[in-house]
Amino acid sequence: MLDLDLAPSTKPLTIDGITLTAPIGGMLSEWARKWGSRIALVHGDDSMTFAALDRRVDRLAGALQNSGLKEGDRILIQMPNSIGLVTTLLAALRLGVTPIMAMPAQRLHDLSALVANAQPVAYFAARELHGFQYEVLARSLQQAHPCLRLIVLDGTDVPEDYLQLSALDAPFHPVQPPALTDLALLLLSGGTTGTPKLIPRTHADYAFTFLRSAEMAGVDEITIYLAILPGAHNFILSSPGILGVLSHGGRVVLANAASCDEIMPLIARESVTHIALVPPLLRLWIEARTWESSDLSSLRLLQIGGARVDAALVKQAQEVFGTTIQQVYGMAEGLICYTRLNDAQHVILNTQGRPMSQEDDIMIVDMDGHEVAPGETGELLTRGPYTISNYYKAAAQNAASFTAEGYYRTGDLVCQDADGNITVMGRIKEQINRAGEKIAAAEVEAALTRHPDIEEAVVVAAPDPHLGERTCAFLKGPSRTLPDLAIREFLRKNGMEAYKIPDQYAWITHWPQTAVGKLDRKKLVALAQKRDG
Ligand code: J2J
Repeated sequence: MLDLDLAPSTKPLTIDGITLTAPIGGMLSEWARKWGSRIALVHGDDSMTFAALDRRVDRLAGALQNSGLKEGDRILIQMPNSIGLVTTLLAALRLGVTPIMAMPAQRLHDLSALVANAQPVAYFAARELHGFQYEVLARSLQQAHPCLRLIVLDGTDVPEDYLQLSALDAPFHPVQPPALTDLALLLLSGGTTGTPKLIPRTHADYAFTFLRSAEMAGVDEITIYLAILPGAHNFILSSPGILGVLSHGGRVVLANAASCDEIMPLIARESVTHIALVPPLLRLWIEARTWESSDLSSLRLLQIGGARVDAALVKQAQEVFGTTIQQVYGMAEGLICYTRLNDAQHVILNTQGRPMSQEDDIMIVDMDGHEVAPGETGELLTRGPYTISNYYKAAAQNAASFTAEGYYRTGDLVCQDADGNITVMGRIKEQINRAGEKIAAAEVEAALTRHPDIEEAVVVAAPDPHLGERTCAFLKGPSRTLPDLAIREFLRKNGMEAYKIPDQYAWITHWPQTAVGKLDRKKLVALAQKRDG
Protein backbone atom coordinates (compact mmCIF):
# COMPACT_ATOMS: atom_id res chain seq x y z
CA MET A 1 0.00 0.00 0.00
CA LEU A 2 1.20 3.47 -0.87
CA ASP A 3 2.15 5.31 2.29
CA LEU A 4 0.57 8.76 2.12
CA ASP A 5 1.08 9.41 5.79
CA LEU A 6 2.18 12.98 6.22
CA ALA A 7 3.16 12.58 9.85
CA PRO A 8 6.23 14.62 10.65
CA SER A 9 9.50 13.13 9.55
CA THR A 10 10.69 14.93 12.60
CA LYS A 11 12.19 13.03 15.48
CA PRO A 12 11.90 14.88 18.81
CA LEU A 13 15.06 16.63 19.80
CA THR A 14 16.11 17.84 23.22
CA ILE A 15 18.33 20.87 23.75
CA ASP A 16 19.40 21.68 27.30
CA GLY A 17 16.22 20.30 28.85
CA ILE A 18 13.74 21.61 26.27
CA THR A 19 12.17 18.92 24.08
CA LEU A 20 11.09 20.01 20.62
CA THR A 21 8.58 17.88 18.78
CA ALA A 22 7.41 20.02 15.85
CA PRO A 23 8.89 22.61 13.51
CA ILE A 24 7.82 26.20 14.17
CA GLY A 25 4.85 26.18 11.74
CA GLY A 26 3.50 23.08 13.52
CA MET A 27 4.06 24.58 16.97
CA LEU A 28 1.47 27.24 16.10
CA SER A 29 -1.19 24.52 15.74
CA GLU A 30 -0.33 23.27 19.22
CA TRP A 31 -0.62 26.80 20.61
CA ALA A 32 -4.01 27.17 18.88
CA ARG A 33 -5.21 23.88 20.43
CA LYS A 34 -4.19 25.08 23.90
CA TRP A 35 -5.25 28.72 23.76
CA GLY A 36 -7.65 28.91 20.78
CA SER A 37 -10.01 31.57 22.03
CA ARG A 38 -7.41 33.80 23.65
CA ILE A 39 -6.21 36.91 21.87
CA ALA A 40 -2.78 36.32 20.30
CA LEU A 41 -2.20 39.52 18.32
CA VAL A 42 -3.34 43.13 18.57
CA HIS A 43 -2.57 45.84 16.05
CA GLY A 44 -4.44 49.14 16.28
CA ASP A 45 -8.12 48.23 16.44
CA ASP A 46 -7.53 44.77 14.96
CA SER A 47 -6.99 41.64 16.98
CA MET A 48 -6.74 37.92 16.29
CA THR A 49 -7.19 34.85 18.49
CA PHE A 50 -4.77 31.91 18.45
CA ALA A 51 -7.37 29.81 16.58
CA ALA A 52 -7.92 32.52 13.96
CA LEU A 53 -4.17 32.99 13.60
CA ASP A 54 -3.71 29.27 12.96
CA ARG A 55 -6.50 29.30 10.32
CA ARG A 56 -5.22 32.47 8.68
CA VAL A 57 -1.69 31.03 8.47
CA ASP A 58 -3.10 27.90 6.82
CA ARG A 59 -5.04 29.92 4.21
CA LEU A 60 -2.04 32.12 3.52
CA ALA A 61 0.24 29.09 3.16
CA GLY A 62 -2.34 27.68 0.72
CA ALA A 63 -2.30 30.90 -1.30
CA LEU A 64 1.49 30.87 -1.40
CA GLN A 65 1.36 27.27 -2.63
CA ASN A 66 -1.11 28.37 -5.33
CA SER A 67 1.27 31.11 -6.40
CA GLY A 68 3.90 28.48 -7.07
CA LEU A 69 6.00 28.80 -3.94
CA LYS A 70 7.42 25.55 -2.69
CA GLU A 71 9.56 24.05 0.01
CA GLY A 72 13.14 25.28 -0.14
CA ASP A 73 12.27 28.59 -1.84
CA ARG A 74 13.27 31.81 -0.15
CA ILE A 75 11.13 34.92 0.27
CA LEU A 76 12.14 38.39 1.40
CA ILE A 77 9.89 39.82 4.13
CA GLN A 78 10.23 43.53 4.85
CA MET A 79 7.07 44.34 6.75
CA PRO A 80 6.40 46.71 9.61
CA ASN A 81 5.04 45.34 12.87
CA SER A 82 1.57 44.17 11.88
CA ILE A 83 -0.59 41.07 11.90
CA GLY A 84 0.53 40.58 8.28
CA LEU A 85 4.16 40.31 9.37
CA VAL A 86 3.41 37.50 11.82
CA THR A 87 1.06 35.59 9.50
CA THR A 88 3.43 35.83 6.53
CA LEU A 89 6.37 34.61 8.60
CA LEU A 90 4.42 31.68 10.05
CA ALA A 91 2.85 30.75 6.71
CA ALA A 92 6.28 30.57 5.12
CA LEU A 93 7.56 28.41 7.98
CA ARG A 94 4.56 26.09 7.68
CA LEU A 95 5.17 25.66 3.97
CA GLY A 96 8.90 25.05 4.39
CA VAL A 97 9.69 28.29 2.58
CA THR A 98 12.58 30.25 4.10
CA PRO A 99 11.84 33.87 5.04
CA ILE A 100 14.64 36.44 4.96
CA MET A 101 13.81 38.93 7.69
CA ALA A 102 14.59 42.49 6.60
CA MET A 103 13.75 45.60 8.59
CA PRO A 104 11.45 48.35 7.27
CA ALA A 105 14.23 50.97 7.42
CA GLN A 106 16.47 49.07 5.02
CA ARG A 107 16.82 50.40 1.51
CA LEU A 108 17.94 49.27 -1.94
CA HIS A 109 21.65 49.04 -1.18
CA ASP A 110 21.26 46.47 1.63
CA LEU A 111 18.35 44.60 0.08
CA SER A 112 19.91 44.31 -3.34
CA ALA A 113 22.98 42.61 -1.89
CA LEU A 114 20.81 40.17 0.07
CA VAL A 115 18.62 39.34 -2.91
CA ALA A 116 21.65 38.79 -5.14
CA ASN A 117 23.01 36.35 -2.57
CA ALA A 118 19.88 34.43 -1.53
CA GLN A 119 17.79 34.68 -4.74
CA PRO A 120 14.35 34.92 -3.11
CA VAL A 121 11.35 34.34 -5.37
CA ALA A 122 9.01 36.80 -3.64
CA TYR A 123 9.10 40.11 -1.79
CA PHE A 124 6.57 41.03 0.93
CA ALA A 125 6.33 44.62 2.13
CA ALA A 126 3.85 47.18 3.37
CA ARG A 127 2.35 49.52 0.81
CA GLU A 128 3.60 52.46 2.85
CA LEU A 129 5.22 53.24 6.20
CA HIS A 130 6.04 56.64 7.70
CA GLY A 131 5.58 58.21 4.24
CA PHE A 132 7.90 55.77 2.44
CA GLN A 133 6.39 53.95 -0.58
CA TYR A 134 7.66 50.37 -0.72
CA GLU A 135 6.20 49.92 -4.19
CA VAL A 136 9.04 52.08 -5.55
CA LEU A 137 11.59 49.94 -3.76
CA ALA A 138 9.85 46.78 -5.00
CA ARG A 139 10.06 47.97 -8.61
CA SER A 140 13.78 48.76 -8.32
CA LEU A 141 14.47 45.40 -6.70
CA GLN A 142 12.47 43.49 -9.27
CA GLN A 143 14.15 45.29 -12.14
CA ALA A 144 17.60 44.43 -10.84
CA HIS A 145 16.69 40.88 -9.75
CA PRO A 146 14.40 38.86 -12.04
CA CYS A 147 14.38 36.05 -9.43
CA LEU A 148 11.66 38.11 -7.65
CA ARG A 149 8.64 36.69 -9.43
CA LEU A 150 6.08 37.77 -6.91
CA ILE A 151 5.53 41.07 -5.11
CA VAL A 152 2.98 41.18 -2.30
CA LEU A 153 2.05 44.44 -0.63
CA ASP A 154 0.12 44.77 2.63
CA GLY A 155 -2.30 47.68 2.47
CA THR A 156 -4.82 49.38 0.23
CA ASP A 157 -4.35 50.73 -3.33
CA VAL A 158 -1.96 47.96 -4.30
CA PRO A 159 -1.02 48.29 -8.00
CA GLU A 160 -2.64 45.76 -10.31
CA ASP A 161 0.56 43.95 -11.21
CA TYR A 162 1.24 43.18 -7.54
CA LEU A 163 -0.67 40.99 -5.11
CA GLN A 164 -2.40 42.27 -2.01
CA LEU A 165 -1.67 40.36 1.18
CA SER A 166 -5.22 40.46 2.54
CA ALA A 167 -6.54 38.99 -0.74
CA LEU A 168 -4.30 35.91 -0.56
CA ASP A 169 -6.49 33.06 0.55
CA ALA A 170 -6.72 29.41 -0.48
CA PRO A 171 -7.00 25.99 1.15
CA PHE A 172 -3.64 24.64 2.26
CA HIS A 173 -2.57 21.23 0.98
CA PRO A 174 -0.44 19.91 3.82
CA VAL A 175 3.16 19.22 2.92
CA GLN A 176 5.73 17.05 4.59
CA PRO A 177 6.73 19.26 7.54
CA PRO A 178 10.35 20.35 7.60
CA ALA A 179 12.69 18.46 9.93
CA LEU A 180 13.71 20.19 13.15
CA THR A 181 17.25 20.48 11.90
CA ASP A 182 16.18 22.10 8.60
CA LEU A 183 16.82 25.74 7.82
CA ALA A 184 13.87 27.78 9.14
CA LEU A 185 14.72 31.43 8.53
CA LEU A 186 17.50 33.80 7.53
CA LEU A 187 18.18 36.71 9.89
CA LEU A 188 20.28 39.73 9.06
CA SER A 189 23.53 40.29 10.92
CA GLY A 190 23.76 43.51 12.91
CA GLY A 191 27.26 43.90 11.50
CA THR A 192 28.65 47.41 11.54
CA THR A 193 30.69 47.03 8.35
CA GLY A 194 29.57 46.33 4.79
CA THR A 195 26.15 45.00 3.86
CA PRO A 196 24.43 42.64 6.29
CA LYS A 197 25.27 38.95 6.19
CA LEU A 198 22.59 36.26 6.29
CA ILE A 199 22.28 34.10 9.39
CA PRO A 200 20.80 30.64 8.83
CA ARG A 201 18.71 29.50 11.81
CA THR A 202 17.07 26.07 12.04
CA HIS A 203 13.65 25.22 13.47
CA ALA A 204 15.24 23.53 16.49
CA ASP A 205 17.78 26.18 17.36
CA TYR A 206 15.35 29.03 16.88
CA ALA A 207 12.53 27.35 18.81
CA PHE A 208 14.97 26.63 21.64
CA THR A 209 15.95 30.31 21.59
CA PHE A 210 12.45 31.67 22.03
CA LEU A 211 11.27 28.96 24.45
CA ARG A 212 14.24 29.37 26.79
CA SER A 213 14.04 33.15 26.44
CA ALA A 214 10.39 33.07 27.50
CA GLU A 215 11.46 31.29 30.71
CA MET A 216 14.19 33.89 31.27
CA ALA A 217 11.68 36.75 30.98
CA GLY A 218 8.98 35.08 33.10
CA VAL A 219 6.48 34.93 30.22
CA ASP A 220 3.15 33.19 30.80
CA GLU A 221 -0.49 33.34 29.66
CA ILE A 222 -1.05 36.74 31.23
CA THR A 223 1.94 38.35 29.56
CA ILE A 224 1.13 41.23 27.21
CA TYR A 225 4.19 42.10 25.16
CA LEU A 226 4.50 45.30 23.19
CA ALA A 227 6.70 45.13 20.08
CA ILE A 228 7.76 48.59 18.97
CA LEU A 229 11.20 47.90 17.53
CA PRO A 230 11.13 45.99 14.23
CA GLY A 231 9.77 42.46 14.57
CA ALA A 232 12.38 41.25 12.07
CA HIS A 233 15.08 41.91 14.66
CA ASN A 234 16.13 38.86 16.66
CA PHE A 235 15.62 40.70 19.98
CA ILE A 236 11.97 41.41 19.12
CA LEU A 237 11.28 38.13 17.35
CA SER A 238 12.76 35.70 19.86
CA SER A 239 14.28 37.17 23.06
CA PRO A 240 11.52 36.23 23.98
CA GLY A 241 9.81 38.65 21.63
CA ILE A 242 6.85 37.80 19.44
CA LEU A 243 7.48 34.04 19.15
CA GLY A 244 8.48 33.53 22.80
CA VAL A 245 5.34 35.25 24.03
CA LEU A 246 3.01 33.40 21.65
CA SER A 247 4.66 30.08 22.60
CA HIS A 248 3.50 30.61 26.20
CA GLY A 249 -0.04 31.75 25.40
CA GLY A 250 0.72 35.45 25.92
CA ARG A 251 -0.51 38.35 23.82
CA VAL A 252 1.57 40.44 21.42
CA VAL A 253 0.65 44.06 20.77
CA LEU A 254 2.22 45.29 17.55
CA ALA A 255 3.21 48.89 16.93
CA ASN A 256 5.87 50.67 14.96
CA ALA A 257 8.49 52.83 16.60
CA ALA A 258 6.66 56.02 17.29
CA SER A 259 6.81 58.91 19.70
CA CYS A 260 6.32 58.40 23.41
CA ASP A 261 3.05 60.32 23.29
CA GLU A 262 1.60 57.54 21.13
CA ILE A 263 3.29 54.54 22.70
CA MET A 264 2.85 55.35 26.39
CA PRO A 265 -0.95 55.70 26.16
CA LEU A 266 -0.90 52.41 24.22
CA ILE A 267 0.87 50.70 27.14
CA ALA A 268 -1.89 51.98 29.42
CA ARG A 269 -4.71 51.04 27.00
CA GLU A 270 -3.46 47.49 26.39
CA SER A 271 -2.15 46.90 29.95
CA VAL A 272 1.24 45.94 28.55
CA THR A 273 3.42 43.90 30.92
CA HIS A 274 6.62 43.31 28.91
CA ILE A 275 8.59 45.58 26.62
CA ALA A 276 12.07 45.64 25.04
CA LEU A 277 14.06 48.80 24.29
CA VAL A 278 17.47 49.71 22.92
CA PRO A 279 19.42 52.23 25.07
CA PRO A 280 18.94 55.31 22.82
CA LEU A 281 15.18 54.78 23.01
CA LEU A 282 15.31 54.18 26.76
CA ARG A 283 16.98 57.56 27.22
CA LEU A 284 14.16 59.27 25.30
CA TRP A 285 11.56 57.41 27.31
CA ILE A 286 13.10 58.50 30.60
CA GLU A 287 13.12 62.13 29.42
CA ALA A 288 9.53 61.82 28.21
CA ARG A 289 8.29 60.82 31.64
CA THR A 290 8.89 64.38 32.85
CA TRP A 291 5.83 65.46 30.81
CA GLU A 292 4.11 62.21 29.79
CA SER A 293 1.86 60.87 32.53
CA SER A 294 0.09 57.76 31.18
CA ASP A 295 -0.50 55.04 33.74
CA LEU A 296 2.33 52.56 33.14
CA SER A 297 1.69 50.52 36.28
CA SER A 298 0.89 47.40 34.23
CA LEU A 299 4.58 47.08 33.24
CA ARG A 300 6.27 44.09 34.87
CA LEU A 301 9.49 43.81 32.90
CA LEU A 302 11.55 46.26 30.89
CA GLN A 303 14.25 44.60 28.80
CA ILE A 304 17.24 46.67 27.73
CA GLY A 305 19.62 45.37 25.10
CA GLY A 306 21.23 45.73 21.72
CA ALA A 307 23.94 48.21 22.64
CA ARG A 308 26.07 49.31 25.55
CA VAL A 309 24.23 50.96 28.39
CA ASP A 310 25.48 52.89 31.44
CA ALA A 311 24.64 51.58 34.90
CA ALA A 312 23.38 55.11 35.68
CA LEU A 313 20.80 54.92 32.88
CA VAL A 314 19.62 51.49 34.06
CA LYS A 315 19.20 52.84 37.60
CA GLN A 316 17.27 55.82 36.28
CA ALA A 317 15.01 53.45 34.34
CA GLN A 318 14.32 51.49 37.53
CA GLU A 319 13.39 54.65 39.36
CA VAL A 320 11.30 56.20 36.60
CA PHE A 321 9.39 53.07 35.53
CA GLY A 322 9.39 51.23 38.86
CA THR A 323 9.57 47.85 37.16
CA THR A 324 11.99 44.94 37.04
CA ILE A 325 14.78 45.52 34.54
CA GLN A 326 16.42 42.79 32.51
CA GLN A 327 19.61 43.44 30.60
CA VAL A 328 19.87 41.40 27.42
CA TYR A 329 23.07 40.91 25.49
CA GLY A 330 22.47 38.93 22.37
CA MET A 331 23.18 38.53 18.72
CA ALA A 332 21.22 37.19 15.76
CA GLU A 333 24.06 34.67 15.26
CA GLY A 334 22.88 32.90 18.41
CA LEU A 335 24.16 33.46 21.95
CA ILE A 336 21.79 35.33 24.26
CA CYS A 337 22.70 36.45 27.79
CA TYR A 338 20.19 37.66 30.36
CA THR A 339 20.33 39.08 33.82
CA ARG A 340 17.96 36.86 35.80
CA LEU A 341 14.80 38.41 37.24
CA ASN A 342 15.96 37.74 40.82
CA ASP A 343 19.59 38.80 40.35
CA ALA A 344 21.13 41.18 42.88
CA GLN A 345 20.86 44.88 42.12
CA HIS A 346 24.58 45.25 41.32
CA VAL A 347 24.35 42.46 38.72
CA ILE A 348 21.29 44.02 37.04
CA LEU A 349 22.88 47.48 36.96
CA ASN A 350 26.42 46.62 35.92
CA THR A 351 26.32 43.47 33.83
CA GLN A 352 24.57 42.12 30.76
CA GLY A 353 23.88 38.82 32.47
CA ARG A 354 25.00 35.32 31.62
CA PRO A 355 24.30 32.87 28.79
CA MET A 356 20.79 31.42 28.81
CA SER A 357 21.98 27.84 28.26
CA GLN A 358 24.51 25.85 30.22
CA GLU A 359 25.51 24.37 26.87
CA ASP A 360 26.74 27.76 25.64
CA ASP A 361 30.48 27.38 25.38
CA ILE A 362 32.14 30.77 25.68
CA MET A 363 35.75 31.82 25.73
CA ILE A 364 37.32 35.25 26.25
CA VAL A 365 40.56 35.69 24.34
CA ASP A 366 43.32 38.23 23.80
CA MET A 367 44.55 39.52 20.43
CA ASP A 368 46.55 36.33 19.93
CA GLY A 369 43.60 34.06 20.58
CA HIS A 370 44.78 32.98 24.06
CA GLU A 371 42.30 32.85 26.91
CA VAL A 372 42.64 35.88 29.22
CA ALA A 373 42.98 35.59 33.00
CA PRO A 374 39.66 35.54 34.94
CA GLY A 375 38.13 39.02 35.10
CA GLU A 376 40.31 40.41 32.30
CA THR A 377 38.85 41.93 29.14
CA GLY A 378 39.09 40.21 25.79
CA GLU A 379 37.09 39.24 22.73
CA LEU A 380 34.14 36.94 23.33
CA LEU A 381 34.07 33.74 21.28
CA THR A 382 31.02 31.52 21.47
CA ARG A 383 29.63 28.24 20.20
CA GLY A 384 26.71 26.14 21.34
CA PRO A 385 23.45 24.44 20.46
CA TYR A 386 21.78 27.55 19.01
CA THR A 387 24.75 29.53 17.67
CA ILE A 388 25.56 29.31 13.97
CA SER A 389 28.93 28.08 12.76
CA ASN A 390 28.72 29.71 9.34
CA TYR A 391 26.92 32.50 7.51
CA TYR A 392 24.68 31.68 4.56
CA LYS A 393 26.67 31.53 1.31
CA ALA A 394 29.54 33.62 2.56
CA ALA A 395 32.72 31.57 2.35
CA ALA A 396 35.03 34.58 2.56
CA GLN A 397 33.37 36.06 5.65
CA ASN A 398 33.10 32.64 7.30
CA ALA A 399 36.85 32.27 7.48
CA ALA A 400 37.12 35.59 9.29
CA SER A 401 34.07 35.23 11.52
CA PHE A 402 34.54 31.70 12.89
CA THR A 403 37.51 29.91 14.41
CA ALA A 404 38.69 26.52 13.24
CA GLU A 405 36.99 25.03 16.33
CA GLY A 406 33.65 26.51 15.24
CA TYR A 407 33.50 29.44 17.66
CA TYR A 408 31.78 32.60 16.42
CA ARG A 409 33.99 35.66 16.86
CA THR A 410 31.60 38.24 18.29
CA GLY A 411 33.99 41.20 17.92
CA ASP A 412 32.74 42.26 21.37
CA LEU A 413 35.17 43.11 24.16
CA VAL A 414 33.81 41.67 27.38
CA CYS A 415 34.86 40.66 30.86
CA GLN A 416 33.26 38.03 33.06
CA ASP A 417 32.91 38.07 36.85
CA ALA A 418 33.32 35.10 39.17
CA ASP A 419 29.58 34.31 38.91
CA GLY A 420 29.75 34.15 35.13
CA ASN A 421 28.11 37.51 34.47
CA ILE A 422 29.34 39.28 31.38
CA THR A 423 29.94 43.00 30.99
CA VAL A 424 30.32 44.36 27.48
CA MET A 425 33.18 46.86 27.43
CA GLY A 426 33.07 47.76 23.73
CA ARG A 427 33.66 46.47 20.25
CA ILE A 428 37.06 45.49 18.96
CA LYS A 429 36.54 47.98 16.20
CA GLU A 430 35.40 50.76 18.53
CA GLN A 431 39.02 51.46 18.89
CA ILE A 432 40.98 54.20 17.22
CA ASN A 433 44.32 53.22 15.81
CA ARG A 434 45.94 56.65 15.84
CA ALA A 435 49.39 56.44 14.34
CA GLY A 436 49.73 53.01 15.93
CA GLU A 437 48.47 54.06 19.37
CA LYS A 438 45.28 52.17 20.29
CA ILE A 439 42.60 54.29 21.93
CA ALA A 440 39.39 52.84 23.38
CA ALA A 441 36.45 54.98 22.25
CA ALA A 442 34.60 54.22 25.50
CA GLU A 443 37.37 55.69 27.64
CA VAL A 444 37.40 59.00 25.75
CA GLU A 445 33.59 59.13 25.72
CA ALA A 446 33.45 58.71 29.49
CA ALA A 447 36.04 61.47 30.01
CA LEU A 448 34.17 63.87 27.72
CA THR A 449 30.82 63.42 29.48
CA ARG A 450 32.43 64.45 32.77
CA HIS A 451 32.37 68.01 31.39
CA PRO A 452 29.25 69.78 32.72
CA ASP A 453 28.30 71.11 29.25
CA ILE A 454 28.58 67.73 27.50
CA GLU A 455 25.60 65.40 27.97
CA GLU A 456 26.52 62.67 25.53
CA ALA A 457 29.67 61.91 23.57
CA VAL A 458 30.47 59.38 20.87
CA VAL A 459 34.00 58.93 19.63
CA VAL A 460 34.78 57.36 16.25
CA ALA A 461 37.84 56.78 14.10
CA ALA A 462 37.97 58.56 10.74
CA PRO A 463 40.55 57.69 8.08
CA ASP A 464 43.32 60.28 8.09
CA PRO A 465 46.15 60.76 5.60
CA HIS A 466 48.70 61.56 8.32
CA LEU A 467 47.61 59.56 11.35
CA GLY A 468 46.06 56.52 9.68
CA GLU A 469 43.04 57.14 11.86
CA ARG A 470 42.14 60.29 13.73
CA THR A 471 39.85 60.60 16.73
CA CYS A 472 36.57 62.43 16.15
CA ALA A 473 34.30 63.35 19.05
CA PHE A 474 30.61 63.94 18.43
CA LEU A 475 28.99 65.83 21.26
CA LYS A 476 25.50 66.60 22.47
CA GLY A 477 24.61 69.17 25.09
CA PRO A 478 22.55 72.29 25.76
CA SER A 479 25.23 74.84 24.98
CA ARG A 480 26.95 74.24 21.69
CA THR A 481 29.35 77.10 22.11
CA LEU A 482 32.09 75.30 23.99
CA PRO A 483 35.27 75.93 21.96
CA ASP A 484 37.37 72.90 20.97
CA LEU A 485 40.28 74.40 22.83
CA ALA A 486 38.33 74.43 26.11
CA ILE A 487 37.44 70.77 25.70
CA ARG A 488 41.04 69.82 25.02
CA GLU A 489 42.13 71.79 28.07
CA PHE A 490 39.48 70.08 30.21
CA LEU A 491 40.62 66.61 29.13
CA ARG A 492 44.26 67.47 29.67
CA LYS A 493 43.57 68.84 33.17
CA ASN A 494 41.71 65.62 33.97
CA GLY A 495 44.82 63.66 33.24
CA MET A 496 44.15 62.37 29.74
CA GLU A 497 47.20 61.45 27.70
CA ALA A 498 47.82 63.87 24.80
CA TYR A 499 47.43 61.18 22.12
CA LYS A 500 43.97 60.27 23.41
CA ILE A 501 42.62 63.81 23.15
CA PRO A 502 40.30 63.91 20.11
CA ASP A 503 41.55 65.59 16.94
CA GLN A 504 38.15 66.71 15.70
CA TYR A 505 34.97 67.91 17.48
CA ALA A 506 31.44 68.23 16.15
CA TRP A 507 28.18 69.06 17.92
CA ILE A 508 25.13 67.12 16.93
CA THR A 509 21.41 67.42 17.74
CA HIS A 510 20.24 63.92 16.75
CA TRP A 511 22.19 60.67 16.74
CA PRO A 512 21.96 58.76 13.45
CA GLN A 513 20.32 55.37 13.92
CA THR A 514 20.48 51.92 12.35
CA ALA A 515 17.36 50.09 11.17
CA VAL A 516 16.72 48.82 14.69
CA GLY A 517 17.41 52.11 16.44
CA LYS A 518 20.97 51.53 17.57
CA LEU A 519 23.53 54.31 17.21
CA ASP A 520 24.92 54.24 13.66
CA ARG A 521 28.67 54.76 14.03
CA LYS A 522 29.25 54.29 10.31
CA LYS A 523 27.20 57.42 9.60
CA LEU A 524 29.20 59.38 12.17
CA VAL A 525 32.42 58.36 10.45
CA ALA A 526 31.00 59.56 7.12
CA LEU A 527 29.97 62.83 8.78
CA ALA A 528 33.44 63.30 10.25
CA GLN A 529 34.97 62.81 6.81
CA LYS A 530 32.52 65.24 5.22
CA ARG A 531 33.16 67.96 7.78
CA ASP A 532 36.83 67.58 7.21
CA GLY A 533 36.51 68.11 3.46
C1 J2J B 1 26.23 45.85 24.56
N1 J2J B 1 26.24 45.47 23.28
C2 J2J B 1 25.22 44.71 22.87
C3 J2J B 1 24.21 44.77 25.08
C4 J2J B 1 23.81 43.46 21.77
C5 J2J B 1 18.74 40.29 22.06
C6 J2J B 1 19.39 41.48 22.36
C7 J2J B 1 20.19 42.10 21.42
C8 J2J B 1 20.34 41.54 20.15
C9 J2J B 1 21.19 42.23 19.15
C10 J2J B 1 19.70 40.35 19.85
C11 J2J B 1 24.16 44.32 23.73
N2 J2J B 1 25.27 45.52 25.44
N3 J2J B 1 23.25 44.47 25.96
O1 J2J B 1 19.83 39.74 18.65
O2 J2J B 1 18.26 38.58 20.49
C12 J2J B 1 25.77 44.34 20.46
C13 J2J B 1 26.97 43.42 20.45
C14 J2J B 1 26.46 42.22 19.67
C15 J2J B 1 25.60 42.89 18.62
C16 J2J B 1 24.54 41.97 18.06
C17 J2J B 1 18.90 39.72 20.81
N4 J2J B 1 23.32 43.54 23.02
N5 J2J B 1 24.95 44.15 21.66
O3 J2J B 1 21.55 43.39 19.33
O4 J2J B 1 22.59 40.83 15.97
O5 J2J B 1 28.00 44.08 19.76
O6 J2J B 1 21.54 41.50 18.05
O7 J2J B 1 27.50 41.46 19.11
O8 J2J B 1 21.54 43.14 16.12
O9 J2J B 1 25.00 44.00 19.31
O10 J2J B 1 23.64 42.70 17.28
P1 J2J B 1 22.29 42.03 16.75
